[in-house]
Amino acid sequence: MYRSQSITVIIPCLNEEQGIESVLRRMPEFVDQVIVVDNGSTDRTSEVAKSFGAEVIREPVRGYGRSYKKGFSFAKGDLIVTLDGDHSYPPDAISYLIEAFLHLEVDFLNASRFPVRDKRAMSWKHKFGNWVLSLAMSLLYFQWVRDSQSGMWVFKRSILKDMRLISDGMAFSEEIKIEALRNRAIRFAEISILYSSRLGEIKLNPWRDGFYNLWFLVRKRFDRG
Ligand SMILES: Nc1nc2c(ncn2[C@@H]2O[C@H](COP(=O)(O)OP(=O)(O)O)[C@@H](O)[C@H]2O)c(=O)[nH]1
Ligand SMILES: [Mg+2]
Repeated sequence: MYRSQSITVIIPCLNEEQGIESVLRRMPEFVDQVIVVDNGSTDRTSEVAKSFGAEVIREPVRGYGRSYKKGFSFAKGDLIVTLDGDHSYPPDAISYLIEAFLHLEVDFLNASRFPVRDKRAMSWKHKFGNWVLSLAMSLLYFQWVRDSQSGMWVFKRSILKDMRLISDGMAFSEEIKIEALRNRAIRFAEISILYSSRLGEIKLNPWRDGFYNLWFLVRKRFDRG
């Protein structure tokens, strides 16, 4: 519990035995439920997560979005907090983010990785790709979004019922923000966190996922009214 809100943290993982250990070691005490969604990892991700007391849920069908949707169906908290299992997003920032979330009286808070302060955290190519994707989202949806691809969010679990989440892949990250932005009843805000370099191997395919995500943004924009 944090200020009388119960907290569920959800972490999608595909072969993150190294990262997930560091993330769970730093998980704050006030978190009520930690869900690790394992998508057929071939390493010790599940064992490590269980040893730290996390609830491990298996999703047989591959995909970042798919895993989140599965995780949401097991979440019990008033607030859901998400982050990667690679230790690139700071678990120490969870209390700071919840404080900001409550103070700003929003329903969805996006943790922006920008400006990136750790030089090793993101290559120029990724920075450029992220800039293009965030600019595209800002222009298409008429609201300035600094980091459309961030994987760390805090939101009220109750808003999920008003979201139409279709993507099973990496585009899920932008889709959930679009669903928040588009709905007038959902108040959206964004604040910066410290992003650092991941442990273990990257799962993102920058060219494939980057272009697909751009296409997804455009398609979703003109998909319905
Ligand atoms: N469950 C699951 N997790 C995934 C999948 N692909 C990536 N992930 C996890 O999603 C997070 C984001 O992937 P990552 O490689 O860090 O991409 P980046 O942060 O966008 O560079 C990491 O925790 C990955 O382990 C997947 O197919 N299934
Ligand atoms: Mg990552």
